[in-house]
Amino acid sequence: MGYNIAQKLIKSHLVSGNMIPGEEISIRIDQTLTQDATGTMAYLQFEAMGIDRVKTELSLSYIDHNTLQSGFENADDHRYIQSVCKKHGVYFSKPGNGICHQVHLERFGIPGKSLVGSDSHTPTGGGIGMLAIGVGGLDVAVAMGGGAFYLNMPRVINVNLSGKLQPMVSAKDVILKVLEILSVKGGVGAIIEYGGEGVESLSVPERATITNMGAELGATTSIFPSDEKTRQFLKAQGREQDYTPIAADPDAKYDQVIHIDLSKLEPLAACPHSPDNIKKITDLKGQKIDQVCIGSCTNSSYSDMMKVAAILRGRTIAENVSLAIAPGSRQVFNMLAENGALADIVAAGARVLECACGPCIGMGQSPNSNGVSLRTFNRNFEGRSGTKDGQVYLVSPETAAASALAGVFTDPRDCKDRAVEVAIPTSFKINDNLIIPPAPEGNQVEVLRGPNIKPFPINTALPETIEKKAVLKVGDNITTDHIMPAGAKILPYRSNIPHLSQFCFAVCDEKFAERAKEWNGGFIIGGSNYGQGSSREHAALVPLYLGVKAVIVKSFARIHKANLINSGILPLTFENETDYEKIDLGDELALEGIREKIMNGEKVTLKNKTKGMEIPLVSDFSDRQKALLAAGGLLNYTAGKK
Ligand code: MIC
Ligand code: SF4
Repeated sequence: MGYNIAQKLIKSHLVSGNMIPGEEISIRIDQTLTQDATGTMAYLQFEAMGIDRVKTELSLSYIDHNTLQSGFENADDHRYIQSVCKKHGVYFSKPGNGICHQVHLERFGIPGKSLVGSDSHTPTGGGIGMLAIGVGGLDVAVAMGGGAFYLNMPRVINVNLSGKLQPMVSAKDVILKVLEILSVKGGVGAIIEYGGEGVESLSVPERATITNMGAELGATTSIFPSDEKTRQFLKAQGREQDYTPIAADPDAKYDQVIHIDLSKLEPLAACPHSPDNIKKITDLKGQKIDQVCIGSCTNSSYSDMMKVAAILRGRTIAENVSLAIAPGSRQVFNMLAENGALADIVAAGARVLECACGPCIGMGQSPNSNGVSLRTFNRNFEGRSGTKDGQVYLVSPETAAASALAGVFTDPRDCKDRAVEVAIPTSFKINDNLIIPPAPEGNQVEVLRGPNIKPFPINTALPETIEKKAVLKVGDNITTDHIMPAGAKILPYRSNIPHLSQFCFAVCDEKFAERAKEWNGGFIIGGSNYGQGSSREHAALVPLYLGVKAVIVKSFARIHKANLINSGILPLTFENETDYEKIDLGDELALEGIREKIMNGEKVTLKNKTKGMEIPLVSDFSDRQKALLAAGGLLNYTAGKK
């Protein structure tokens, strides 16, 4: 039987388990990446593991999220990360060098290799045929130490592309279409594999836009074949030697097939406040807008920026619009500066930002009250922009630029005369002088720690019985941005869990942190797709710090569930989803004999003592996960094994 690409790459990295969808497997990891907002924690955890040097083929640390530096905190964290990387064998990409996913794609990604990154958009690497997976920081720390990465064998969904995109219709519109079809939970437990004759019309950066936003489907990862386009891209990056062709076998099987005719697609937008709330631009046309932001790891490539520059050239943005543009990497920035496109962008009235995440994670450029903001980013969760009632629409660079000029939602096909085909340059501008190599011998290097770095919480072993109140009840599709918000005011405290804790769930319930402290922790009750979005393990570590013992929901998003297990918090689901109604805030709940039941794989029942009811729960853990939970998390488990 033939294999699809996902199966081939998993097979070539398989360490344990059978490749049967849903069963736990583990894979060898060739490369790791971290960014600064999750990196401090990942390196603190790596240090706690007591390993001298990383054991991967390549480990990289990027500074791209916390670049605002409105106090000493970020700069101190950067300095800590730089020194800890130098000591332990990790390459360090300095602030200003670009967004991790864009830089990794340009300079380090290799077809066929496995990559884990402490950022949910790590699957951007799938654009060059990598098996690239977003995970929690602790899983990256383990991979840096040479440990395998554990996951449930995903099912594989094939997106079969035919035709070719029309001018002014973009790769972003492809992934928005997939989101419309599958929704933000349609990819959970799956790898999305792109194929079909339409693939060859898409460049590597276009493919990377599509795999990047597979994170919004909840998918384990997304992947494209590695073909002639991949070879050309790598050659232009001076890395032709990294090229290997990768294709699915002709008789490969898939668990589901979706057909998309690229030539029939039209410009789309994801409307507030979910990436799957899709409308056609023609249905929004003419509505007034306030802000446009172009950039982020989804749409900040050289070709994206060149298309934007061609639309803006010789014109001025509308009076009512503020336009911010952040190229994704210093390579892109430099090339735009050299070929004059940057001058066109500036002359049109854009506010040019450094190449970093910036507005995407609420680090500046928050829109005005109730402001309509068109962004080429990947997430539009409520409040993420920093303005609680901000109305964020996710669109293509073409739609963004055309709308910035008109001041209203504009179909970019109305300015077809401005459409340009941007070919991948025969050679990109290569300058890796902001990538600092590790010291050949780490023992001489001193690790520099600032006062913002506080110890991270560690759980205790799972007790026999847990009796606590329902300390929070939330609905469906709760994101990690709800659980542990980011943004300019909060993000600098990613290495300071006690300080962060006061903001936990503040978007949903301002009193949560206070109540959790007063009630000595408790259980969180939630709906379906709980924990979707980012990989931030702070969404588990902060609840752990606040005494949360179990999270009981209708269903979980993959990375968050793994992060809960890694920190020893029980992730349980309702056997009957309607039982969600049987618990109210403040109810006294009990999980009796829970340790034994988890270890023996027995049925778990939740007692609602306030209502006198018994609620059956599902606890489907692998033997390894049971051991982690019993030990009170991955670090305790690893320490216990020494
Ligand atoms: C995001 O886009 O939400 C982030 C910020 O990049 C996160 C990581 C983090 O919270 O630090 C992600 O996507 O994993
Ligand atoms: Fe940065 Fe936004 Fe990409 Fe997250 S989604 S890595 S915040 S640019």
